[in-house]
Amino acid sequence: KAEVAMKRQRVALEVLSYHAVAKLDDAIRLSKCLVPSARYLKLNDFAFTDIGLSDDETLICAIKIFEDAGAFSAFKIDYTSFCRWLLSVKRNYRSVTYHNWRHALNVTQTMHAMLKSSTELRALNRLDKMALLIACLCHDLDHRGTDNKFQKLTLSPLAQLYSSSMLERHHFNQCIMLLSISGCDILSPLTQPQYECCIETIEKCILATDLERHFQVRKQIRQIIDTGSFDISCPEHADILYGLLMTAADLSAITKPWNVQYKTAHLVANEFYEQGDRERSELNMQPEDLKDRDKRMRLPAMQVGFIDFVCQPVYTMLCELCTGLESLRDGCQTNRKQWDSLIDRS
Ligand code: 5BB
Ligand code: ZN
Repeated sequence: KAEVAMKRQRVALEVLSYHAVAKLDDAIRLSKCLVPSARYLKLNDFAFTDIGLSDDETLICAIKIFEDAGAFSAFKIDYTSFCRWLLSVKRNYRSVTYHNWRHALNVTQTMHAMLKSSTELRALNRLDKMALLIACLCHDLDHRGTDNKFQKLTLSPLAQLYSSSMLERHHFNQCIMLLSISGCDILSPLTQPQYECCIETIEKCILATDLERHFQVRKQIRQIIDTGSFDISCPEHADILYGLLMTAADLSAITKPWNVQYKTAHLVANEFYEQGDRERSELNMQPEDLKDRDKRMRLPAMQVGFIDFVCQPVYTMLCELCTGLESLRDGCQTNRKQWDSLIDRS
């Protein structure tokens, strides 16, 4: 009887995963593509953007980042399985305005550039770097273009399942689902202890992308910096640093050259407005200003507020913990000046 139940469960997973998983043929096709140098792809550059890249080129960028992290050499991940996992990750992002596959790639690239640019981060162990990159690529899987508040208000299935960080718990769950499907199980070459450690880090890192959690821990980070007690070899401090790296990568659109920041801010704004429209039509609510398209002339002022109260503290603290990341902080400050000059003070 137990055997029958287990077989049923396995078949059920196979049936369900059929829709989540990319075709093997597509993975084989991708695995045959030529991968240019990191330099040619501008992967070590904080000014990297997906704008102008084809979908195939975005996939090649992701492959190169993981190759550089030792996925195929040190970790012996099978190249075709990796390509199938990657295509499956992409497939499990929805075509929403901002929280889509391209956002995931940009976040992963910023993480890669930070890990390469900072002496302190270059010294991290390979497994943690791999976990951080996987967490970035998967951190918004199956995002619906609406926030946690909207899940609560609509009593969405995610809100029925979880009481806090609903989306982030779902993104992690999706991540684990993909990693456990045969053919996409890129972590199968790891030993059991390595695997467990990697998954634990991925979970902490994806949950850390809930800004509400960041607001809770940022007082602690300030305190650690001000008391000069930061010690990367202390596990609690490493968790805090990894969480901050995730937030810094997630918000890194705010650090990009002005033309890129300008375009991306409008993608963010449009996704917010689309939620605001649904709050009006489905919930009979008056959306808050940032989700109200009638208040769109307030966008520059809101970006300045976002930079002052959220982003600037993130990049300032990051620069106090790690060297080599100053251009993120400075890019953010440059964009603040640009948004400030667009505020209508008439
Ligand atoms: C940020 C915290 N949030 C819970 C409420 C809104 N604020 S905010 O007032 O600082 C704000 C942030 C207001 C407007 C914003 O965008 C208008 C286009 C933003 C903003 N947020 N701007 C950005 O460029 C980016 Br990137 C972001 C982050 C968007 C994803 C955050 C999703 C978390 C949902 C809780
Ligand atoms: Zn994100």
